[in-house]
Amino acid sequence: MHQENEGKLTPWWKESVIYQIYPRSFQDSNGDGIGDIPGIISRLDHIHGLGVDVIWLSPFYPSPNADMGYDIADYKNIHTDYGTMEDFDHLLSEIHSRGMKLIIDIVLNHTSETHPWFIESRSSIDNPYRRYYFWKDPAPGGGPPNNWQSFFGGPAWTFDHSTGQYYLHLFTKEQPDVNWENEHVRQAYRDILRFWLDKGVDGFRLDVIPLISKRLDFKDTPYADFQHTIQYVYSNGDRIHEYIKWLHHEVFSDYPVMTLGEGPGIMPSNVNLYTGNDRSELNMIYHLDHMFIDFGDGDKFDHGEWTLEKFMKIFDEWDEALGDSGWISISLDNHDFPRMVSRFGNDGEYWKQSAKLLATCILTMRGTPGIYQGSEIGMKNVAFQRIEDYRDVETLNFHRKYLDKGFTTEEFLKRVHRQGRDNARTPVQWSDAPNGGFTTGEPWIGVHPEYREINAANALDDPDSIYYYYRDMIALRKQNPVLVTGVYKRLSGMPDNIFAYSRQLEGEIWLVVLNFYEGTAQIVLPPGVWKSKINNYGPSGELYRGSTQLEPWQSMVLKKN
Ligand code: ISL
Ligand code: CA
Repeated sequence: MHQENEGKLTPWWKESVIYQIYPRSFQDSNGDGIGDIPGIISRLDHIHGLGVDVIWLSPFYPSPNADMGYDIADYKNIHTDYGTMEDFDHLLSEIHSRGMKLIIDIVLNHTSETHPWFIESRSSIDNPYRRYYFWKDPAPGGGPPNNWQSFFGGPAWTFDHSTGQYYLHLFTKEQPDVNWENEHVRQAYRDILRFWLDKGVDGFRLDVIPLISKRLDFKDTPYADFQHTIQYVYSNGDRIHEYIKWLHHEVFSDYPVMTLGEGPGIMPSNVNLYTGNDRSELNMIYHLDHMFIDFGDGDKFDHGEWTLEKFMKIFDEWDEALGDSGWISISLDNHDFPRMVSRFGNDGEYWKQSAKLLATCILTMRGTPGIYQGSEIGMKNVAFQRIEDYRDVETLNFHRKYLDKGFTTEEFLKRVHRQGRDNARTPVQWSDAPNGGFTTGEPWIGVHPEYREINAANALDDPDSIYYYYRDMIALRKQNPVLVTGVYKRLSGMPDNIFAYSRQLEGEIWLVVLNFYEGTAQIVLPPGVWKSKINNYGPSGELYRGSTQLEPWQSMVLKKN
């Protein structure tokens, strides 16, 4: 393991590649239709075979699943759907024995409404747990204390009849926000985090971490645009850095951990306050700018078009802001967003090529790459025809909202096909067996109808598969530190639809060229002779100079000879 040493050696968490598991949809082992921990254990070789270093496991704690586990009812236990603590310990040791690490997803901003703290809290105004959450009187004229809206539609406040007050929830009403002003809350979380680290987990993915410090005046948001409200009202509160530094001091600094914060509302202008190497806060965050790239002015289902120009600018801007000090993780999909090949690639004719191109993009960026389960076999968005087939609370809430606005279910479904989170939550397609080999029972959410063609078994049989491309691309990154820490610079003067950049380290110059388009393109390489190190259209090793033609969705990584 490398230690950070005045910027000379690269810390392991920068060199790592992360693979995210959403346990409910990964692999069922007992036929109840729900993915589980024994199922994960049975598939570890699939992940290890890619050359991945770190597994990020989405929530597996007891939960009523109002938000699929992001509503935690007991922080120190395992949901019976997923197995037992023994299963978890077994998983951890199987991951470690393969030389990989495990970071677990933890939600410190809210709990489930069924968590014992909240049950106590809502029971009476003078209960000692009242101050674990945010309770407010109705506004002077009645109604919620302010105009805040929840992430999933509707007010961020819910009225509790028995005590006559509202409680705050930035997500569903089943996810009350916890009050970090209360020292007992902080101590409780210290204890919870240490419990898992003492078991041997290697770090945390910290859900919505910049939201834990609230603006205590609870003023109305002045912004019509939800993204601005996140940035300037919900996120980056007055005490946020004090709290994260406290977590670092009380917990993280005592263990060799990876800390990956989810960063809604973190901007290039303040990212280094969270991840700068002189800050003692987090190793890295991931931002959502390119994930929100096609959200329209209304809500996320009111989508606009994304352009490559906008996409590239986001990468440039963040890289520049991070400079030599901060660090981020980079991915193009996760359990909250559409599948990357359907969103940023071409899931029709150029499915394979574009999936490989997107892999090239995330694995050649200056940041710790994140791969979401199934994307390594090119899983696509799904288009269920009935609203009953959807499970995500966000989709179901917005469905009601769109019906109220006068839309039909059919019209709304078109938007869900494009933007819904369940696109990423259909079961992993393992084989052409019924239900894609995910379960022998009835899956909790439908399997993608194309599972007979797109599945992990086919990928392993096909030497030209997306899976093997990921493996080769990861290996290339590992063998060449320039792809990890080398300076990133976008190449100017490229035709439209081409994203091209260089990476430079200690005299080595590399180029990455990505044709984000279903047509050919003519590019002019910078002076010199360039040797291809990987090419999604065939073997590498060829030499290029000057004017070069790129095929539809072609990507190449080139090294200056
Ligand atoms: O999913 C989103 C957009 O549709 C995001 O805005 C998402 O709500 C935001 O990134 C926060 O996500 C995290 O916290 C949520 C949970 O639902 C998500 O699954 C989780 O990744 C509340 O815990
Ligand atoms: Ca199961």
